[in-house]
Order: sequence, then C-alpha cells, then structure tokens
Amino acid sequence: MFCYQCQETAKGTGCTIRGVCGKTDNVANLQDLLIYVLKGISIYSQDAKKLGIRNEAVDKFVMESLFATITNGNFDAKYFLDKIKEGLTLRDEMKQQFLQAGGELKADLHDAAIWKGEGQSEFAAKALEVGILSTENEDVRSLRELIIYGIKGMAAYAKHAYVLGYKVEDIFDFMQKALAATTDDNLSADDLVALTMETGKYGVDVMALLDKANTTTYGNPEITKVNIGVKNNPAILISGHDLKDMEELLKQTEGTGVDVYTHSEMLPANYYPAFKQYQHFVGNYGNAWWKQDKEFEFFNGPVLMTTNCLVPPKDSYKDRVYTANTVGFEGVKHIETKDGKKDFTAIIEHAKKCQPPVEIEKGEIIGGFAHNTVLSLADKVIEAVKSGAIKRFFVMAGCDGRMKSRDYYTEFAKDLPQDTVILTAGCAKYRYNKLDLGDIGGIPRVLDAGQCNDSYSLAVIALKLKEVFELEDINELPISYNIAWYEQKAALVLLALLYLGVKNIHLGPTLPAFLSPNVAKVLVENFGISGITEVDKDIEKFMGTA
Ligand code: SF4
Ligand code: SF3
Repeated sequence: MFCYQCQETAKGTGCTIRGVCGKTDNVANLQDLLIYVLKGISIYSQDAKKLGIRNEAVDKFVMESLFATITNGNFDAKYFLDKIKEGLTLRDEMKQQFLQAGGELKADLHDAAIWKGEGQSEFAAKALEVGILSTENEDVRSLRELIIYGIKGMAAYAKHAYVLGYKVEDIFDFMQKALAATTDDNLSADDLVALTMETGKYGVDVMALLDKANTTTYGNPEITKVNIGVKNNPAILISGHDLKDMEELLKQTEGTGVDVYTHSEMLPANYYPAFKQYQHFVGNYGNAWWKQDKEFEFFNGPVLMTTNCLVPPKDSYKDRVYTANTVGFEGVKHIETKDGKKDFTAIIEHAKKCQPPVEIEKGEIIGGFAHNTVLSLADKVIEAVKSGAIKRFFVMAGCDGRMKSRDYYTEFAKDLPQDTVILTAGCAKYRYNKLDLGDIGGIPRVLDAGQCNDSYSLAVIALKLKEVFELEDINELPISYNIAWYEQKAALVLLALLYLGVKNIHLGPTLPAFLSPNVAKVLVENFGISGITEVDKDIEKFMGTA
C-alpha cells in the first residue's frame, strides 16, 4: 500500500504498511483499484456525454465510490471488492451504451478502460500496479492526487445534497472529467494546475448547492446555545455529516423514551430550526472524531456513524456502533438505505437496553453563525469593524486530529488579541470552542458556521463584507486564514478558497505530504500559501506587528 491522502500520514510522507488511521494494506490497495475502475468508467462516460448519453447510475456510483475512499470512511474489504465488481459491470454497460449510440472506440484506450479481472486474487494483483506511485513523475503525481482528493471531498458534499433531492449534473460531469484526465499522459503540468483550479470552482458550486439543500430543507441555522451535559434517558449518539439521517433518526425516536445527542461534525444539527423542535434532542456529547474511542465508551448507548470520521472501534463498544451510507467496518452492523429511507428500529431497540450516558462535560456552547445569521447582524459587525472594536477576523475552519502539534490552535485562539473574532467551521473548532473567549459588544469571539462544508458560509460572509466596504479585492479585508486540515474535504475547501482568490492562507499543522516541492512552490508563489510556525510569531505576523 501507499497512501498519503491525509494529514496524519506516516512520517509525514506516506503510509506503507498499515494506515495510521487503521486502514489495512488490503483495503488501501482495493481503494486504489476502485479509483482505477472509476477512471475507466469516466473515460467512457466522457465520450458518451458527447453523444448525449447520460447514465444516472454512473453518476451515483462514481460519487458514492469516491466518497467511500475518504479517510476514516470505510475500512471493510468486502465493501470494496463488491464495489470493484459492480464498477466493472457498470463500465461495460457504459461502453455498450456508447457503442449502441454509434460511438467509435479509440485505438489507444487506456488500460483503466479495458482491463478485466474477477475475484479477490486478481483484484489484489492488479491493485499493486495501479496505486498512487504508478505515476512516476512526482509533480504529475502530486497534481493528479490533489485533484483526486479534491473530487473526493466534492463527492461527499454532492452526496449530502443528492439525498435531499438536489443535484447539478455539471458537478457529476466534472468529477468524471477529472478522473479521466488523471489517466491522460498528454496533459502538461500547466494543464493539471488549471484542472486543480477548476476543482476549486466546482468546490464552490457544490458547497453552494449543499447550502441550498440544507437551508431549504431544514431552515437557516440560528444562534443556538447547545447543551453539552446529559439527561437520564437511554440515548443514541449520531456522528458524521448526514443531516437526512439526523432528520430520520429524530422522527423515528420521537416518543420512544430514547434521547438523541450529536457527536463531532453532527454538532451543527443543533442549529437548524427543523431539528430544534424535538424535545428528545438533548444536545452534543463529546468532542472531535479522534476522541471517540474514549467518549463512545462513556456514552453507554449505540452510536450511528453517518459518514467519516470513524476510528476503528474498540471491542469494548464495537457492538454498539452502527454504520450507514458509505461508512463500513468489518463486524459492525450496517443500516441499509431502502428507497431513500432507513429503518432505525434495531438501533432504537438497542438503545432501550442501555444505560443513560455518563456525563463528561457540563454547560453550553454557542453556534449557528452561518451566513444568514451573520449577515442579519451585518450592521453590528460593520459598526464594530469601523469603530475599531473588531480589528481582525481569523478564519480557523477545517479539521481536528490526533497530533499533539494541534495544541497550537488552542494556544493561538487563547492568545489572539481581544479585538479579534474567530470564524470557524468543521471539527477544527473543538480545539477552542469550549474556552471562554468572551464577546465584542455582544458578538461572540468564536462564530461557528457549522460543518466543514459550511466553510462556504465564511466565503459568503467575506464576499459580502468586501461589497459593503467597497473593496476591489477580497484580500484587502481584515481577515486572515489559519486553516487546520486533516482529510480530503479540507483539500476541497482549500481549493475553493484559492479559486475565490483568497491569498496568504496558512495551512497546518503540517503541509500535505502529497504536495511535491515544485507543486508546493506554485502554491507559495501564486497564492502565498504557508505553514504555521509558533503561536506568538504567527499572531504578530497576522496582526502586522512583526
Ligand atoms: Fe495513512 Fe491517512 Fe491514508 Fe489512513 S488515510 S492510510 S492515515 S495517509
Ligand atoms: Fe472532521 Fe473528519 Fe475534517 Fe468535516 S469529521 S471536518 S476531520
């Protein structure tokens, strides 16, 4: 195996024996092969689209398969074996559709479009030929992987919109175009840089689509005080990013005597009007994903993982974990989706037999500062900026993770001058959302917009401020970007920000291993991207006092 798609990759270079995330060598290889099958399907679908052929099963398959390979999403070899088989069948179907419509096959079709294999051993052998390192030139490899990771994030957000009935065909087309492009040896580094920027454009589009899907279906997030303590009923903990599952779970648990709590990235569900109405929706339990091995233990009740980040469960609570959608782990119960619906009876009955959660924290945290709320406070915010009460905003969106070096973000938040405000989204917030950082004239100093996809809200806010202050360039705003990344959705968010013209983003706790020195140089020279150093030095630099 070779995998370097996330921030915690072994030695900062690549996981080669077993993932730091717990992914086995076998699963990593099968994920590589599945991506290869997706490339083959996409080669045909590109040409088929020119003949007016569109296959929704292909769009859905490509989206879900990309999503399944995201860090901490699916650890189950069987899932990937089945997907590879299904993908090969779909690839042939796509090819037949293309031929029947009068299409002619190219003489030099890429191997991804023609290889055949059956069963585990053939798949295992093929997987070894098609991994990341099969692209020899390290700059081409770096750009191809950056694009692939971007579309993995895109697939995740597209899927969340899709289950709510929202889709944009251009986004599906782009994912497939990008997959096919990574097999094209004729593309120059410049072509791939252009494709990387285009990934950022579709990143903005998919986040806008998901924002529309979420807010149209569940209302605009509202300023909300979220309880972080517990009640005395047995309960279910729901984690991940899928709001549709949140809705279904709340409906099905109503009146059963079973409470519902959110974990990690599901915290922002507490901000939506459609969910706040449920009396048995108690609040948020615990912190970011990587603390689940301790927190799930204390929770006592069953846990539903709707998306990443799943940590390989310990035996002590494994029987209480349930997965859904593209999440999977061998030996963990999976709740199937039938006709777009899920039946949570098993998990509800399980909860009834469990003890109530052990209280690990008490009190409240505040959130719900998505674009609609912040823009409704615009007058107050603008006044505070004009009067100098707010000197600078810090966008600290992104992810949290296990590394000790992430303590930097807690210290950074603590040490920021009192006349600054943090804008956040994603699970990065858990590094500072329980600190008492106070407010500025009633505006809290940490404004949480929501999940990582709600980073879109932060861009909307920045664009609005640019308009109000009549600025030419988004970079003239008193906003600094100090972003923490971990998995591939954060890679997409970063590309989206670059596409919107945001410069001088600081990225940490380490720069991605998948950026070759030359690709990193392009990002530094064109966009002023840099890493992090020490808290005080970075604050001085950001505040212009260095
Ligand atoms: Fe390693 Fe991250 Fe890949 Fe897991 S996802 S195998 S930790 S690089
Ligand atoms: Fe977190 Fe996995 Fe990135 Fe959605 S739950 S932000 S890491």
